[in-house]
Amino acid sequence: MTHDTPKTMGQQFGRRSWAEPWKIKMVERLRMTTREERQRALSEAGFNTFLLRSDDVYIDLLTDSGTNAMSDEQWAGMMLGDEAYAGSRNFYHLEEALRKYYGYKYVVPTHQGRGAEHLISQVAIKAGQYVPGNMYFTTTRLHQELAGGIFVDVIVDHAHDPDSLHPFKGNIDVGKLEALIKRESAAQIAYVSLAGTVNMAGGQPVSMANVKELRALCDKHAIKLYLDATRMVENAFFIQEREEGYAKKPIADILKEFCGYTDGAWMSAKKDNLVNIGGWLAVNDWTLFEELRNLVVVYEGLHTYGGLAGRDMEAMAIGIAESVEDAHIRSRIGQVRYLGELLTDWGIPIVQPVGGHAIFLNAKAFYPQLKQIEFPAQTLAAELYLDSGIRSMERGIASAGRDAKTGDHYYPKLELTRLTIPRRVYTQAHMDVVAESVKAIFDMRGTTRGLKMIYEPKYLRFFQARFERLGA
Ligand code: P71
Repeated sequence: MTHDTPKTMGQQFGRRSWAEPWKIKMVERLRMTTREERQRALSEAGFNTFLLRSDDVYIDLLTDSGTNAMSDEQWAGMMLGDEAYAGSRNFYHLEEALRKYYGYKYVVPTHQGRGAEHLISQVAIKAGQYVPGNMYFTTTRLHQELAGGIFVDVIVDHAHDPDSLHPFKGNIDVGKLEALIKRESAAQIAYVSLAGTVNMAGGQPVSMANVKELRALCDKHAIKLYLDATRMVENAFFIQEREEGYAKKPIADILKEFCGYTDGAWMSAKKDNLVNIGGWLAVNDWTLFEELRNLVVVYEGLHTYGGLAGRDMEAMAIGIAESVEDAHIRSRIGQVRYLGELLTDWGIPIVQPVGGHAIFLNAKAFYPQLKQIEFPAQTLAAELYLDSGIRSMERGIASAGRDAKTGDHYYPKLELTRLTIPRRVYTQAHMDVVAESVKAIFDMRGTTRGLKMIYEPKYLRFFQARFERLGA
């Protein structure tokens, strides 16, 4: 199907500009801090950006999760919340939106993504089974492990190489998956865990050809294929841009086609779906749905609210429709790319190609003098905050945690600091500030010292770990 996608004025004239398809109605003031204030805040936070107060942050690029700006229509929808305990009208709106845009039959709302991950992991994994996936994500893998599953990374090798320009670095290596099935037998595979754009690889997409191939392989062995749809709309954009035959297809059609090759999906609606809180699970199989719908009442709430208020579900239903508009997603990714191009032009090492939701600074290349156990990515996040009050997130050895069996640190190939761009929140001028600050700390990289971890909690340690400057 061809269709005239809405274009910015610049694009209509064949120019590169990606301007936003909205204007600003309400603003939120930002607080500027002095270097002394930031020094104090950082040391109180144990050099962990998760432990900073947001009042001490100028530009907050910690995450794109729940940090999006809602539209006037979403806010209007909030006033239409039906806060009935059971059968809220807003649940049916959400269900309708999910059926229309993602195409799954049955829907279970959850309070956020990890609520959905918990339910699907508990229902679909038997202890000792393998869960192959395209690179780990922290909460996803933890829930799979808590359910007794063994996560196996079957992503293409390109994903582990920050400089590889492969257009679909999120793809599953079908050979690796087949080898696992052969070695362990199909019955030992709980399901294939496929994420649409791979967060930890740099927001890298999966191709339509890859999901088709996976569908065929899963059918052959009677294995289920479930999708982490958290940033699947962004993935659809890359298919439209890079995959033959999709240039003229609307994002909404690409999204639905892709989901159609999978048996179900879980979602952190705090990303693509343009809300501040929410998640969902959606499947096509009635029996599985019944189990999930039963379990949700134990952990989240009744199956027509799943831990959310009616108004949250309404905002989500509206956000879903807005998120699949071509002009929206083009400007969203256009902004991320703008920042990436500035940094690339200045010779700063970042994961290439620039992905959907963030710029990932390659901390290993930034600080070659630091060993991985001196936490280069955590160090970089601290330096950036000190320079300009910009908050970023470590995605390296601290995030990777420890091997549950041996207790050793995982040493991930990628040691990255993520500059994550919230949707519809910051301007191009803010991106310039960020680029200049990264350049400033890059220029003084030779004298930067690393960190030592002095407190390490048991689960998802990166959230609450504390660090000290080495040799201070
Ligand atoms: C992100 C987050 C939020 C987060 C989670 C853990 C550590 C630090 C920050 C959340 C995701 C995600 C994917 C692909 C599931 C979740 C969990 N991402 N899948 O990137 O990216 O969703 O946060 O709503 O529970 O900052 P949840």
